[in-house]
Amino acid sequence: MNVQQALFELGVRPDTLTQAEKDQLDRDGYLPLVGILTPEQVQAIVARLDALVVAEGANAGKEVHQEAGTDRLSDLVNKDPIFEICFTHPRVLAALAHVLQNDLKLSSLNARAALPGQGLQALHADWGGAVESGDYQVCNSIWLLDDFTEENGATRVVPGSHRSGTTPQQALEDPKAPHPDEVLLLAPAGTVVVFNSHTWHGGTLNRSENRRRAMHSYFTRRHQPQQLDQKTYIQPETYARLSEAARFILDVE
Ligand SMILES: O=C(O)CCC(=O)C(=O)O
Repeated sequence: MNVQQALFELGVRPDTLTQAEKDQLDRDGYLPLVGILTPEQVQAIVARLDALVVAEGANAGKEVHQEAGTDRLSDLVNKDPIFEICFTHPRVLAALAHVLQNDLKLSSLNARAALPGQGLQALHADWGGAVESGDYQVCNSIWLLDDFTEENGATRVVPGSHRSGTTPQQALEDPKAPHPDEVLLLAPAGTVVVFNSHTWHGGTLNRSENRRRAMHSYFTRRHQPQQLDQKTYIQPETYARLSEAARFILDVE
């Protein structure tokens, strides 16, 4: 199995993304894909995530990262088959593969809910340092489980910043401050926004009375370490139910 075969088996074809979508991803560093999840799928996923947050309590998110003011969960790969879509959906995979030049594997699959009155993050890239334009090592996808609005802590991005050859920490005096070029990702629940995660981005303050829930299905090049080592964490029942192609995407085969 190689990446091309795995992507093909999971339904990715040369025309799975339009040229306009690829151009948008190249130019802006992000691409919203509306309607990837049906309202019923969103409802089932949030029900499962909410139950996991309660069940895991203070340990929730520990496998990867905990963050004050948020409910985080990690290792969703092994927590319910309902999350399999996050690393096997052909449109999402096609966009990730476009950024990573057909050299990809899952790095981690996590959930993040910004609590009311919380959630502001510094602008950041999901990579330690600057890379040359085109030499991208990581690509993320954010799965909207609530409508992202002006009020509820939608993710902000700085379009085109993946091509800047620098990071917010290097370039900005205060990465937490509003950026003149930032754009809020405003879209309905069920949308997946694939973003080159060298693009400067971050959660914003949730000024609503409800949680703003999302999942992050995060990918990297195959020679890079994963944020969560999937071979260490994979459970026998997960391994048994996954296709060979899905195992390849996780790098657990
Ligand atoms: O959930 C979001 O809005 C973005 C989160 C993010 O960028 C992060 O946690 O690194």
